[in-house]
Amino acid sequence: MLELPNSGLKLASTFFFPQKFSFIRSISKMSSSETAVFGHSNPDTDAIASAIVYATFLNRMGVKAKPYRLADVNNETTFVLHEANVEQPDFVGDLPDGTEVALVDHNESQQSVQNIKKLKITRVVDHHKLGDLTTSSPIFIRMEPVGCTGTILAKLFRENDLDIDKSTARLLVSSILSDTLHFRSTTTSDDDRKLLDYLTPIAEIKDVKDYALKMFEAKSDISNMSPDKILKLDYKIFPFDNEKWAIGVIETTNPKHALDRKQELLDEINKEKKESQLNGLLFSVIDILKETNLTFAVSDRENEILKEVFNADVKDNVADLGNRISRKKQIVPDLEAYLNERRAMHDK
Ligand SMILES: [Mn+2]
Repeated sequence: MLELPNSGLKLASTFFFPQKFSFIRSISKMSSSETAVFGHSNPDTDAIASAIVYATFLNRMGVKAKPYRLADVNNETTFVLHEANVEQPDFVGDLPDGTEVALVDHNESQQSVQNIKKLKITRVVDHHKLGDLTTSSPIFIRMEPVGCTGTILAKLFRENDLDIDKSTARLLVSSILSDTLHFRSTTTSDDDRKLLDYLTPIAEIKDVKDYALKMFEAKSDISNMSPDKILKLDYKIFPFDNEKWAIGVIETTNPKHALDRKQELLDEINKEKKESQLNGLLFSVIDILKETNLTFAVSDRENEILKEVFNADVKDNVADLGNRISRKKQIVPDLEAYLNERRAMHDK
């Protein structure tokens, strides 16, 4: 109730609970444990920044919380953490059964810690499609179809009259720029634009365009990375109805770095497909500046599907997906609909 989005409702809660903060404190006393806050595996900047910022938010609201990361941070995130003068969160693999957790920037078991189904999810803040997870008790959920989780977190701070410090503002600005590719992605909403304008002065970033470019250049440096690391940079598994697919993405200001390593990457895709028993694996090289998508796929079936679903030109295991630069909005929904339709035809 205290985190409701609408300011009218917030006023109502203040009215009914005039001693709002002592009320929250008494809730936190009831739970002895600390809430573990984390974003998805193969974390991007939004996953890491949101975990840090949401843990800060919860602590400010009197709920003890600590951020974690599920894997190494990427080069863009390293740059962002340095700019925000924040340490990276501690790594966590599995958590003890029953641990209270808050999920940010994801809500699907496949993208979470291994034993997520044995943990006690108490909160979710996310901007992805609703996934498979369920809970045994009521929880706080805040999901909105905006460009990044950071945007929703900025709203939570403002709705609860919490001031945002410079470091937090830098993390939030970076989340917005990273997930929306500085408003190039179709996932961008008006709220992302408005909150970026609001946060930039607090973050003391003078030239946002220049800052975004520096982030993207940091992300584009893959010179010292093994092919498996490149494939998993931003990699998500999608358990569609009867098929398990994975889609990896590399967002870069210089696609040549990845295209030059095509053969190693195709070998790695083959290996990963077998090891993880995937029906399909796509790896998209997204040119952030030109807004184009070249997608690697190893099998004839995947390439046929890319042709049919996206009307793509496919040559030597590389499909030209045009300007589809958002996996969330421009790849997954059409692919899932196509696979479901085929299954339905097959079942008849
Ligand atoms: Mn995100």
